[in-house]
Amino acid sequence: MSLQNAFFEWAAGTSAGLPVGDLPEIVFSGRSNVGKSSMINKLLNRKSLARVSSSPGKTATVNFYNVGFCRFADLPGYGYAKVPPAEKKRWAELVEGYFAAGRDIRLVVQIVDMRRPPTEDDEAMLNFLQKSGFPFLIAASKCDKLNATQREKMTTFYSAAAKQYGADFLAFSASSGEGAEQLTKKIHSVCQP
Ligand SMILES: Nc1nc2c(ncn2[C@@H]2O[C@H](COP(=O)(O)OP(=O)(O)OP(=O)(O)O)[C@@H](O)[C@H]2O)c(=O)[nH]1
Ligand SMILES: [Mg+2]
Repeated sequence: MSLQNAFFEWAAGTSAGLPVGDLPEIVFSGRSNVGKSSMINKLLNRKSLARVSSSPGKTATVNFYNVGFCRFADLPGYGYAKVPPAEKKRWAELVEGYFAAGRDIRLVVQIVDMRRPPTEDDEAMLNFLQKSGFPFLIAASKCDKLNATQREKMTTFYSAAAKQYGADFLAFSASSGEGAEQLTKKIHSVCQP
């Protein structure tokens, strides 16, 4: 089961610029540089459909990818200290507007870095998701970067955290593809009419 023939559709820099939500939507949310765009590329079997960068703050707009039966929304990454205040304000307006627009959000993939515990911003986002009632799961990215001991420790940690939020947890690697099949299946199942 894979996701094929996706194409870039639109980039919104303000909430007024958001396209009409006429398809089920899968949202990718997380700290700047955590691997949102890399995850999208892996799921769509594309090397560089979504722009990836080793410097944080690459995605500054909500980028929409049409996957046929659904749409992927790549949110701008939060928590990057060097972003100027005016830009942070624009980001907040954009993301709040995005979640308040009554879109057909079927799943929020909340991405955390598996090498470390959630940041304060991650926790704020998780609390927001829990309160708002959007269906979400926690995906721990870059799992290829952990050795077996770290991996066991962080799996235990994030499984417990996810349970507290009433969400599923999965480990993901855009390098090895681990977790991609599980997530693809989940995306297909939540997009059933
Ligand atoms: N080893 C490894 N590196 C990864 C993985 N996912 C992302 N990266 C690297 O992490 C960096 C950031 O990845 P992006 O996909 O651009 O991150 P992003 O969350 O979209 O970042 P912003 O657009 O700035 O919010 C890049 O150098 C990627 O190659 C992964 O699963 N494993
Ligand atoms: Mg990005």
